[in-house]
Amino acid sequence: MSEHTSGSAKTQAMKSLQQEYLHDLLAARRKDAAEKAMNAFRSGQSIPDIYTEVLQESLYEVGRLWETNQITVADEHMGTAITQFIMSSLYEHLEVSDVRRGRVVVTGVQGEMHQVGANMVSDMLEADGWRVMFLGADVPLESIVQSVKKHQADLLGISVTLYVNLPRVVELIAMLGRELGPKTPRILLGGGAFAMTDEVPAELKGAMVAHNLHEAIALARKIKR
Ligand code: B12
Repeated sequence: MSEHTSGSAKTQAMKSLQQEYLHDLLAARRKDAAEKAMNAFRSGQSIPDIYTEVLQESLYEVGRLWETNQITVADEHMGTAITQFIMSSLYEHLEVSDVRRGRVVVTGVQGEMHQVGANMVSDMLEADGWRVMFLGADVPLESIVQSVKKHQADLLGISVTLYVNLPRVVELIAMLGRELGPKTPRILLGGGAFAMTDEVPAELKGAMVAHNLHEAIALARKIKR
């Protein structure tokens, strides 16, 4: 089999897996969904590929079904809960690099409830050698500043799904500037709010924006400590 053929066979296999996995998710078959994800891992698929091509794609589809009233909010909550359960199982198998890259706080600002993407990025940064403090979502701005100070973070990753939360990110960065001055960590932004655009408010121009897990790792590696 040529490299090209085996690449597209892999893509096709992951697409089929994603469809079957999504069926399990919507049918509340948590064990079956978990087994599919674990089998993919055992047969050589990487955790970032399973995260994005299977888990993330399925949640995006859950979002589309929910938006068009084909499933209920309860179905969506269940899909998210099953996803988070499966991520914890995969996390146990995460191989962590020996390289010491620095300290990163990853969070969602107050008002932002979406936390699965930030969780995925946290896991991948940890695997890449970062000491990760993942705060979850909906964290008050003052607490994020305290956490950055306490952990002497070199990098702050902020997950934003809803555009309406961007002003809070601007406020957070202003607070950090007042509290930490030149010791303010580099800022790495990501999440649904940046999926279609690189446009960020003028106040966020110095921040880096990642559109996927690979970009997140590459940009984080670039910062000077
Ligand atoms: C699950 C979900 C929820 C759950 C979240 C629970 C939880 N614990 O996370 C709950 C029920 C709380 C929720 C609520 C709402 N939601 Co919602 N939700 C979703 C859903 C279905 C999945 C989100 C998800 O986990 N995606 C999978 C992750 C892995 O993808 P991701 O976030 O894009 O992350 C990747 C990248 O973006 C990036 N990334 C993400 N974060 C970061 C951070 C850094 C630092 C970096 C570098 C990279 C990075 O890397 C990740 C991995 O590749 C989406 C559908 C969708 N398209 O995403 C809707 C969706 C995001 N929600 C939506 C809406 C409208 C809402 C509500 C307003 C609904 C309502 N009327 O109440 C509320 C708002 C709540 C709030 N204030 O935040 C819309 C948003 C539309 C928009 N653009 O504004 C969507 C797109 C659904 C839709 N199609 O309409 N939601």
